[in-house]
Amino acid sequence: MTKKDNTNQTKWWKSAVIYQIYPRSFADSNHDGIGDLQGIILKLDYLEKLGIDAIWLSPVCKSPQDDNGYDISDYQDIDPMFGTLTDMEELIAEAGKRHIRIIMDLVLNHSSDEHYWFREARKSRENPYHDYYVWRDGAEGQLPNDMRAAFGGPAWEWVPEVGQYYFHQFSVKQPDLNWENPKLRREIYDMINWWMEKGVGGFRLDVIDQIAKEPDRKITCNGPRLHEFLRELSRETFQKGDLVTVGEAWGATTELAKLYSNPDNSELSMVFQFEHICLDQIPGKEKWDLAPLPFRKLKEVFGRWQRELYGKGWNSLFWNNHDLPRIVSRWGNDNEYRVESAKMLAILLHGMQGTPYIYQGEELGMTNIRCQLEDYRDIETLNLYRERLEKGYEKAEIMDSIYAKSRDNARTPMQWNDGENAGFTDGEPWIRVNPNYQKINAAAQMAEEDSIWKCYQKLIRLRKEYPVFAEGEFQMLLEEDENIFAYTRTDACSQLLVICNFYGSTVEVDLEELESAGELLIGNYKDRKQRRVLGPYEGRMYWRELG
Ligand code: TEU
Ligand code: CA
Repeated sequence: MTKKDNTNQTKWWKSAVIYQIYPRSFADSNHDGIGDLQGIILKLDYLEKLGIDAIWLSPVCKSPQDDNGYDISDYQDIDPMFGTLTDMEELIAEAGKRHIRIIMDLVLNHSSDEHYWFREARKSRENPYHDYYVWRDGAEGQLPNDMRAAFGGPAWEWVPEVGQYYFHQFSVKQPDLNWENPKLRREIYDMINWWMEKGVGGFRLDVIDQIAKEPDRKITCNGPRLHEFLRELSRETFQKGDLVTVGEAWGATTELAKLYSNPDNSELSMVFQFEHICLDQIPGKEKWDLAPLPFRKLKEVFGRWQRELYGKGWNSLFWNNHDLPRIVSRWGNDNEYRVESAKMLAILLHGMQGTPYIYQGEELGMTNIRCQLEDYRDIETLNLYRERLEKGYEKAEIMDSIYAKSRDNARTPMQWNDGENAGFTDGEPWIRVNPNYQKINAAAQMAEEDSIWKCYQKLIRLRKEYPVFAEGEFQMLLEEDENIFAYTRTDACSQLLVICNFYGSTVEVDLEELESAGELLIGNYKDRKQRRVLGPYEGRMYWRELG
């Protein structure tokens, strides 16, 4: 492989679309109410029809499931709930036949407390695995400092056997790994290489910007050694293959993203950044502290990321994942304009530069749920409820935050058809099925001419047919407009124009470019006669050749 081939200039993932599967909620093959690998294999034809290039699988490794698999107790085995290593190999092979690659979720910031390393580490300070984790001396009841864990409570947990506290940024069952230790890093690289030999097509790296923590200085995100660690990780593993790698980086700025996704391929292919995701909360507070979406700020954020990474890095494009509420309920309208707004949001995102990610059910316009507290399963949601109740919040107020932001909004079972349990399982589903499955399901939308599913299918196809999607330069239009999100993408010989009404009233557009916009590639309204009028949540994408 020459040096040039190893840079990401012409990588496959620049014109790819990636589909995220949350395995426990996707398809159950063995009647236990939990999705599994054989269930995914049964749905590969569905994914091939949709046209996606790769599947990002949320964690399927062995895990006590304290945080639905983001607490791994064996990185080189599959959790029996999901199947076996043989099932995983079969999935990679069957997906491969359909030109679909499998991207695994690497959770490298922490392991489960039931991992062999941690079971050893907690035995004594002299144990060879002790230093695989982050420990601080102390006395019981006297925490090393006041740092808090993401799922509530202190970030420190006392272990009497060693007379020390271990550090955990997430639950107590997710002790943080000590990346300062070269032996730990070596074990991680060996594990990754082992998966690469099995033929996986890439990795998503969970909270990767938190690995270089320095708890004494209260640094969790973007620690001083982060990019050093990433370059070593990449050199020892990913660079040996033609992989796609995407890091989850809540703390990413455009400047940092240019380091992560530098076209010299020294770190990762791209990162998930969350600047747009954090806009509808009170600044400086938590996601539960709801605020209306500042629309012009949303445009400013997207515009800046598009502009600054052009030629210098690579964007990921997403509205949804397993941690986020459903976009159609969040920033669209999941009522009378559900179909229009879901398509508009898809058109808006898929026209930009970067690799789009579709989260299972997004292609159907699946919506948030509102249910009793008893029906929620997520550790973050349940802890939040308890914590806020103790702090004196009203129950109704807490529930409103949960309806809007609970991670379980994304985790209800995939809606396959209008049969029992939406066709997800013929057992008892581990989490409630959204009652709207009779109306919103894959079978219906695949049969219908103008469904949301068809819109996603077409967007995926367009990205492959027109090189301007991958390479065109982004230019924001109508920056000050309070309703319209419009932009162009331009390469040497063609131009895309995307114009979307983000809200529910009809608007008139004063945009010269519309007159010469060319052919309508895709839109969410039929028979539009007046180019300059956009209906509620109307979205259009035009294409023209440049003379
Ligand atoms: O998420 C990182 C993370 O910071 C989230 O917990 C986030 O804070 C929250 O969902 C939004 O408030 C990753 C995984 O995507 C998530 O599912 C895991 O729970 C977490 O890491 C720990 O591994
Ligand atoms: Ca199952």
